[in-house]
Amino acid sequence: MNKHNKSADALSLYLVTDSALCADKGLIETVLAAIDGGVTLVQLRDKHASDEALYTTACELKEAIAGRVPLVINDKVQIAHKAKLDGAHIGQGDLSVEQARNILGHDAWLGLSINTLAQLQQTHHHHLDLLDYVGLGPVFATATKQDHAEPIGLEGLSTLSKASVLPTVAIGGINHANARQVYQTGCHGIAVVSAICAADDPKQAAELLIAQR
Ligand code: TZP
Ligand code: MG
Repeated sequence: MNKHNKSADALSLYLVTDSALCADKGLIETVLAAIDGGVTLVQLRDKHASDEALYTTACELKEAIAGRVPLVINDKVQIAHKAKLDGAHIGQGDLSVEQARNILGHDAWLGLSINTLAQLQQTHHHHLDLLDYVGLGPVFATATKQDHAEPIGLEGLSTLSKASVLPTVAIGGINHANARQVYQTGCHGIAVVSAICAADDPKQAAELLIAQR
């Protein structure tokens, strides 16, 4: 086990970063303020940065967070390993769960995005013991992710959350106005990008979101 013990409590308020949305406040400043406000896990996500730039950002973020919460990275499992991050999150179109787990080792966090019951059943069947959680969504349509899959809505989220054997994190279009309803579906946590990264006050935004739990 790593120092965070991979408790599902770490999924309660899951921040996914977007460097463009936090540009004026600064990525590191935004993340640290959000942790002060109650964020329990951080995922570094940048679809545009080179691997070299992403590695540098990952190292800086790791040093700044200093173990207060787990830091994982989106897609780039090799960078998670090289920068000694706490884990990675992958999607259906990325490298396989087996490959990712082999690179990361047993102690790291590994999460997988799920959009349908069929995907969840496949995951239960093949990868149950290799994953720490599943990301369910998008719950609502969102401008943050281009070409996202069909939103599952609160009802779809509720179905998937109840069916999941693995801890669950809801994602997509979640904000302070709908977070309570999202938590009430029974998911372990909520993941947000714009509700924190685009907020004027990321600490207050995180406080408001975790208060809906
Ligand atoms: N995966 C599914 S929706 C999404 C990702 C990364 C973006 C969520 O962004 P926001 O701003 O919280 O709606
Ligand atoms: Mg991906």
